[in-house]
Amino acid sequence: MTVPTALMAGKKGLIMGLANDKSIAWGIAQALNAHGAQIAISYQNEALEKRVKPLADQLDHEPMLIKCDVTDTASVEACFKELGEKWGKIDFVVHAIAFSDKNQLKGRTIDTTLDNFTMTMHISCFSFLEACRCASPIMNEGGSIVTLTYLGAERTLPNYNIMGVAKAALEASVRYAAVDMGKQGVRVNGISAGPIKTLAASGIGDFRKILRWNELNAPLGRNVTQEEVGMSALALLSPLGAAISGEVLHVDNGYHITGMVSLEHAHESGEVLCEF
Ligand code: NAD
Ligand code: 0WE
Repeated sequence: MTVPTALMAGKKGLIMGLANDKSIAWGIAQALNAHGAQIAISYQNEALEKRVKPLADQLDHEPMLIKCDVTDTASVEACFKELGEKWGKIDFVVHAIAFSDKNQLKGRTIDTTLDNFTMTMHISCFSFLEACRCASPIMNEGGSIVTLTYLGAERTLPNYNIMGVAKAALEASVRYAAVDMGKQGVRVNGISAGPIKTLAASGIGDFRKILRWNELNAPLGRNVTQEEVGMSALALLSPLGAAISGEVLHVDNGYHITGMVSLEHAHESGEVLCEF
């Protein structure tokens, strides 16, 4: 089989979760753009609109920009309504949204408040199911949906805390949504990305150490880039992923398969990552 050069020619879809040029969503937007996709971008609020506009201007097809705060069902419904009215049917949706109270991304997970549990699950998990529901009537057969997840869904990682619980629910949601949407020929998958320094990561103390740890222990010996996640998303969103649904694909340079730290690297020069 020959692989067409423009994998997304004639395809239209929505990217949710673009904040700035460091966003994973931007890596995905660029990969889809390079393959001829027509992209709509939703942004959370007016403050982000200013950051998103100059990025949107770099895309080949002028993108639709739609405000969408996922804590407000009416806002999500209005976003997909506008898409349907302007474009008719769409072929893909990218969900790259997560949020939890920064003060609870430390300390004990068992101390999570009900308010933060509810908010974290709403923004980081329910919003994905809601996007699937709203997309359902306007998705073409052969369409594809991708969300972003993290290893903290499967294993405990220090301080990821309630976000890990939300990502576990998100990954289960991928499987249930894949069954629902499979009936209309739409595929639903997750990408479990390795750590990347984005806005959502910049608020995390020790993120530099998390990056270094992954770099030293991943089989490929380096960290993942937005561009690399973009390429994998392109595969899942395009006909290259034709028979893949309900899957969570690790795009982490192989880190998730490891079972023991590399002793060779346990002591970094001048920086103790692990003491024996
Ligand atoms: P980012 O800060 O660039 O993106 C997070 C986005 O979530 C922002 O655009 C923000 O506006 C949006 N968002 C938050 N609350 C929202 C709301 N109420 N309504 C609408 N949008 C809202 O950071 P990122 O790292 O690119 O995150 C994208 C996704 O990738 C998240 O799901 C994150 O969990 C996931 N992820 C990140 C990493 C990493 O290390 N950066 C690794 C694996 C998975
Ligand atoms: O999913 C994420 C980011 C999650 C996140 C980050 C923030 C920081 C700022 C959710 N909500 C907030 N709220 C804020 O106010 N990642 C996979 C990146 C990440 O976040 C971590 C990590 C990693 C990796 C938090 C703790 C430990 C590791």
